[in-house]
Amino acid sequence: MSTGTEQSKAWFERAKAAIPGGVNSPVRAFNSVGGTPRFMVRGEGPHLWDADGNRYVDLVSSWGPMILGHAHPAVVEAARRAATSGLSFGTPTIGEVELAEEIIGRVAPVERVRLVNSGTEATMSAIRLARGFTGRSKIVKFAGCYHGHVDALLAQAGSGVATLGLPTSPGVTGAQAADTLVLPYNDLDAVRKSFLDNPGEIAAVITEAAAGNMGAVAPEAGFNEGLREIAHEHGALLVMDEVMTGFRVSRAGWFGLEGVAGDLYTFGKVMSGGLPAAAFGGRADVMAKLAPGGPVYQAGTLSGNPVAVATGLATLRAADHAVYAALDANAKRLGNLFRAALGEAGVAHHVQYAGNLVSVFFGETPVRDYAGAQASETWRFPPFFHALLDGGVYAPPSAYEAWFVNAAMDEEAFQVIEAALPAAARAAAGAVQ
Ligand code: HOZ
Repeated sequence: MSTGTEQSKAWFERAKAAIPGGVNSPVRAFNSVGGTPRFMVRGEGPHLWDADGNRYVDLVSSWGPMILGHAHPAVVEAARRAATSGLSFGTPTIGEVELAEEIIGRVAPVERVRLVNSGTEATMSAIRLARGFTGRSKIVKFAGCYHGHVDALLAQAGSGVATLGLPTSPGVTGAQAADTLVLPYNDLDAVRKSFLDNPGEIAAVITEAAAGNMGAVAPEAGFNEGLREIAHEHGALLVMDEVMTGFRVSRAGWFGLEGVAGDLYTFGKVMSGGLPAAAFGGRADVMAKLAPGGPVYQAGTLSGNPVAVATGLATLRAADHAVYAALDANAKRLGNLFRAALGEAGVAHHVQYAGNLVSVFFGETPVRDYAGAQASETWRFPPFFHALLDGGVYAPPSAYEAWFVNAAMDEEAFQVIEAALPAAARAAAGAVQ
């Protein structure tokens, strides 16, 4: 339980004098929930500890990567061994070949893969490649989906853009946004119309394989398949963004659950084991257009960094059937605890899943798109969040982010959550708009 927040407060003040908003990624600043962001100093298994010595059950899991829990011994050892052998070479390495093979071995539609440093870089590169391959300019994206902070993809984006209520971002020029067509999620008619309205102009449809950046909103049955059919009918590519779902919701990510093949994929988070690495990949004929074999340029000094590759490989190799079963079971158990506590407190809500990504939306209506997420009773979230935090549970500090379980969650972790939830549910019930 809380031993105070003096250290976090002091560090936040100091951070604000050095870093814009005091954070290196906006959602961390607690703007939409209020209060002081916790400065974490240690993670182990299902727990985080902050600078004041408070322990939390972590339901963010670094926004996805830490499927094994924090400081997993095999991953830490892989990092140590790799670092001991040198931190960066700027040359090909054996490890990056093994990681590429591991990804290809798990996700059947991925025939070639290139490593980059972040999910943003992966989607930026995939979009450039789709444009280069098709010779077309326009891109279809969905409102509430987030594909990193790529200029062309920030319009009506989820995650921090949704959290801060921004329609797009200053700094993105009209020209950069002009080729982006933003459509409602889970609406195939809108996609069909968009292709008819823009004949021969759309290079690709990019979608989160299952949306997790407006909260967890799974694609309705047939949506991803429909995207693939419509895109192909019109000579465009389907880009599946699996940065959040990849290697988390199953061994083969969302593809492993649904089996709808994209032409290109983006990955990050789990495949890096928590260090900065990401990837994009897909059909061999499309990937062949990349430099040096083809004309579409893409590069990176730290791409395939040996330490990040080693932690990614160690994570994937440790992620066996038991890990995926634990992730699914933990997500289900968390959702059931939400339902029990919120039901008891009389709060209308919907627990939603996208695989083992979890969200709780307040209100009477299930959420199927961004408009629905925005129409939910997001004002109940801040008191819910803070009561959980006071009870030793670290939840995502935004109503628009999914909750990420990990496989290290044990009975004691669930007892902490169960003990914290009644007060959180009462706080949500008593919230005023
Ligand atoms: N955009 C990330 C979650 N969808 C949040 C990243 C962070 O704040 O660390």
